[in-house]
Amino acid sequence: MKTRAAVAVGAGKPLEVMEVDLEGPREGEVLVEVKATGICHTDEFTLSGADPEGIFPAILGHEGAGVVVDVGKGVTSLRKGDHVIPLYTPECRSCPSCLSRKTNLCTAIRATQGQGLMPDGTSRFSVGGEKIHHYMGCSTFSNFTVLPEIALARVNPDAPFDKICYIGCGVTTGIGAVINTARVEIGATAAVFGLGGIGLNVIQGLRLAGADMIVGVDLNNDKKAWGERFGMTHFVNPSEVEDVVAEIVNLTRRGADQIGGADYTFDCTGNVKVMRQALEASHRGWGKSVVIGVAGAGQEIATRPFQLVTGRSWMGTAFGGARGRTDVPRIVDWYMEGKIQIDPMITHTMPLDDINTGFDLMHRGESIRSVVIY
Ligand code: NAD
Ligand code: AHE
Ligand code: ZN
Repeated sequence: MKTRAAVAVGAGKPLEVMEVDLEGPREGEVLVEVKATGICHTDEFTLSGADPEGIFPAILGHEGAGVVVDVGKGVTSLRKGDHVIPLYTPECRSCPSCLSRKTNLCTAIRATQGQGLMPDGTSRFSVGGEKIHHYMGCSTFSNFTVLPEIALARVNPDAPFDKICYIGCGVTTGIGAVINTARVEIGATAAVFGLGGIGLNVIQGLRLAGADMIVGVDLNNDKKAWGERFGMTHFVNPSEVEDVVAEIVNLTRRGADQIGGADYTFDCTGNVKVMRQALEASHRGWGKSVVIGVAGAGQEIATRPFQLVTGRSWMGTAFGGARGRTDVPRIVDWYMEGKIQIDPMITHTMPLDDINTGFDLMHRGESIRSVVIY
């Protein structure tokens, strides 16, 4: 069949919207009509050329929602008409990682996914006979896409596609980092570095978890009002203070010994210098610092080992530690029950033809989330 898609033709080049050939689903695969897709900073990261796994030409996009239109041989858990969210972290429930119960990082199809291919090592997308690569196993910047059955979560059919697509990455990553990865407790203090589409969801997760003090950190002062809307209690602009770490340590001094530092810190920038600040702003003895941001090829993190010797833990999270087929339908239900907010964070919507505007808005720091509606 034919589908309209925004193709990433090369690093740093605008996406090109064109008609693409799409082969139907093979065994264990599902054809999905994508109804809406968010634009995440990770799409921009790959498009920029900074992603060591970036391959061109490819169809990017990994934050979608849509409807099953066809299923391949052997597919048992989904049928035509089901509403689904694509999962860049699948959940096969039978690989050693899934069975370990220690991680959400299913390994069933990770190798081919990283090569921009379906699990059988081929692509379903082409133009004029030339292969176009898949991306993060999702390729939601195409109106129709093919995914493995294990990479789709079936969700409440009453939920609006143009909102729940955000659960396909940003919402789940932010809230999950708090609940699944850091396991924040009631009364905790926290600092969130980077108040974009991910950081605001970390803040929303911290409020859900019952954190007392939530310090937001961003270079853009417009993000202060955004953070406060979702539960942030204090704001620091690193460019307006001498030392952002000292500032957070001062703000979080508690107890008889007055040792400061947040119980939990989160990097939502992808900047390795910020990752270090986040670690060092966490509390001596028990602080946990969670890396969420994705850093470009060649970037490395550094700190004095003494920061770890004195009891801080440096950890990271992908997709907020969520097991997609199990957890994503629940998060959609939380949204439908009014437990979490999504609508105000979707600041811009656009048709596929204007997808590059979504990237421009992100570059200018004017959007929280842009959503393409097909
Ligand atoms: P975004 O562009 O919406 O937000 C980034 C925010 O960081 C902006 O508000 C920006 O002003 C701020 N910022 C930039 N440099 C800063 C600095 N030095 N100090 C403080 N603030 C700074 O991006 P997003 O969509 O929220 O994504 C954030 C990061 O998370 C990206 O690196 C993205 O690739 C990554 N990400 C990771 C996962 C995961 O599973 N680990 C999932 C989604 C996104
Ligand atoms: N390909 C990059 C890493 C990119 C990355 O870390 N991706 C996150 C999701 S970001 C979503 O917006 C992730 O899930 N990582 C785990 C995985 O298996 O990819 C690189 O550095 O090579
Ligand atoms: Zn993402």
